Amino acid sequence: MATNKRDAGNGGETHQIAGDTVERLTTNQGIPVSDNQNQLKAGARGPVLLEDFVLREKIFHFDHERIPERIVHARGSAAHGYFEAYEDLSDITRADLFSEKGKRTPVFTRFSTVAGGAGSVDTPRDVRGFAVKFYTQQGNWDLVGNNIPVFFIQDAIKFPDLIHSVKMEADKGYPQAASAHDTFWDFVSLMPESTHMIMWAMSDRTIPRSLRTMQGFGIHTFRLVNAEGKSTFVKFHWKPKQGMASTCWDEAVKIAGADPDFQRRDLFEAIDRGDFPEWELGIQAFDEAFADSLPFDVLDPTKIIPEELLPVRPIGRMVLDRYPDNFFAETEQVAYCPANIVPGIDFTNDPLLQGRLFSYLDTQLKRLGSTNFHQLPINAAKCPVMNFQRDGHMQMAVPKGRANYEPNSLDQSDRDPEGGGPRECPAQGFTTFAGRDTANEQGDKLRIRPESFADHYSQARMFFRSLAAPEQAHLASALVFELSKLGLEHVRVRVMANLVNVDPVLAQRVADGLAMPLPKASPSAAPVQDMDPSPALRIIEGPLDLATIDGRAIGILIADGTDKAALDALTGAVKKAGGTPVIVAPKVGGAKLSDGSVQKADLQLQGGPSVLFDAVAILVSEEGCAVLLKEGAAVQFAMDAFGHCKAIGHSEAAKPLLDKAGVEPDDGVVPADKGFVGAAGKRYWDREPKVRMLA
Ligand code: HDE
Repeated sequence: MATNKRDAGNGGETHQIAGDTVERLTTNQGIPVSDNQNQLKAGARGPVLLEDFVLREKIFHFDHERIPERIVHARGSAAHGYFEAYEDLSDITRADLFSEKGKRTPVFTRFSTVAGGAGSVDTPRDVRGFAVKFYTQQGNWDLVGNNIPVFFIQDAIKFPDLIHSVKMEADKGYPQAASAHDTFWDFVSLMPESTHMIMWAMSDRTIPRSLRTMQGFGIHTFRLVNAEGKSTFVKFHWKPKQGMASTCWDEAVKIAGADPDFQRRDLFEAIDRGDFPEWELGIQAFDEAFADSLPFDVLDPTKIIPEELLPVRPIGRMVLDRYPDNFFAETEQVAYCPANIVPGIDFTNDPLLQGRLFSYLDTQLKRLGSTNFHQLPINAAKCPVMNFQRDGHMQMAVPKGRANYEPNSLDQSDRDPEGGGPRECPAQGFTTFAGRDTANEQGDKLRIRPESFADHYSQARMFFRSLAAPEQAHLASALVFELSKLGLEHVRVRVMANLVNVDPVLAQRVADGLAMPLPKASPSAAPVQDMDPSPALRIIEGPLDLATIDGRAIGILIADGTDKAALDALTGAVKKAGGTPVIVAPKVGGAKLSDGSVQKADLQLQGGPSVLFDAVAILVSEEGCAVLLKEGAAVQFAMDAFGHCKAIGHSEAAKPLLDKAGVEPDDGVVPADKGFVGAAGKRYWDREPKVRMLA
């Protein structure tokens, strides 16, 4: 690893000389720098001299610090960790990382938004990338997925169109990181295959509370291949041990202002306090006969296999336990590529996957500037890399010997210390699965979609009907919000015509929310089926709705006069349940408690709104409450917590503040010392119709 001691590539010298107490500052050539404060001038008030190589080198390097950001997924946060296999899977794959129970493989995982630039906020309504690099002993395997199991398009050729439409509009240069504009909805409404993904994109999945509370998916159907060459189809799933949790839209919008780095900070802080986020990796494994029995095509990336039809089998866990040392060197320079695959795993003919196999290598050359980007520490395999590729920009390795071609007959007697170099290994090497994905894989060269990809609505309908009632209301309201931002009336109408195919009730709710007549259904290429709902698709009341404060942040608002014993009891109880108490007070220096002691605040009230927490408690005395009644931020603190359906614990004396904030009694509004910790693990969605109009 390169360090600031410049010990990489220069023989381990650290430029520390005997007797020095600090390391010496040097130029990039290793020349000690005598003065880092003043540039070289001809006289104290004279001109700056061009010969000041220390100045010129420093500015030259600075001028070139930025590299092109990713065209998609530019905004991301990442962490190191490991994958641990639950069992030996050699019956279905020869992949080394699944070869024995308990085997650990290092990983680097990057989460991202899709549409915004690198400096955009963490909480737009957007799909999240979920990319994992496994540094296996057989080379790097990149599982480059999303937090949603389907995609907008079926063919890679439509990807540039999709991304152009969702990014800021070409003429105006806005909106940043938002799909609520004409060009996106124009495009997707003309692409009925995107309808299923639109349902997911408008659901609570695209406004996750934390990166730690999201699922991940490989999306495409892949293959596992065992030592005998037998192939099994698989879909990959990541399930968060932390459970799933999302925000509501009003909350996500306010978080964007309160803390644009909300999710990056959350990931850092969780790892920093030793609360390492964990996901279980699972597979849906199936054979050709099962694939043929389904009413859709497993090569179509706009379709899922419901878990009720084919359960997810857990095969290991991923723990993220180390935040990167350097954001640029690691998170920015990591280069994922779906084509990075190891023996025992293989692709299918999914046309979107096949297009991706080209794109990522190509984009890394543009972004990182050299074909040698694989040598960067974050991208380098942790097993030997040996071949005859040579040279290129930024070659960091120093290959020895004459053998840079193969076959060769060089050996040690030929005065070549390295011999003839590495040789191919037919037995252990990667071999492509020789079979076919479908019976009619070969045919005429045609630009065509198969008939089996034609049903764009049945699974969209299934998704909507599988959600819990509050989630359905959020989805319908998200559509109303997005469509109300459009300037083009005909696009709105076309989206609704597609929605009629999904579910006439949903379409009517959206039409009512927009105060528009419901158009006739758009033509559908295939009859729309009523599939059984899949409760596993729910967040609310779903299998990963954990009702816990473990790993969650509880904001505790205090002021002068707060009861010391009550505060200690509450913070103790929150910690005991695995939560993090965060003290918020009008002044960051703290508040004077009932016993005269001063309690420091973690956040000042203006900078600590309740949107930053999973649940809140307002622990104030009569004196403190009287002060807070005159502070808009305190009233907003309670109002937003209530409006975002969070549990509110309170002292008796806090009631006037709750009244002023419009907080009405319900199961989630409880005395701080009576059951608050138990109540704080969930949201009170029943409350929502009291606080906002939902579609
Ligand atoms: Fe990507 N995608 N993508 N994508 N994608 C990139 O590669 C692309 C697709 C995904 O944290 C780019 O290194 C094409 C599906 C993630 O660094 C680029 C198509 C899925 C990340 C690219 C797709 C993804 C990317 C931009 C259609 C979910 C971020 C920068 C065929 C399974 C990885 C880069 C990270 C990044 C191309 C579709 C996920 C341009 C052409 C489907 C998580 O190569």
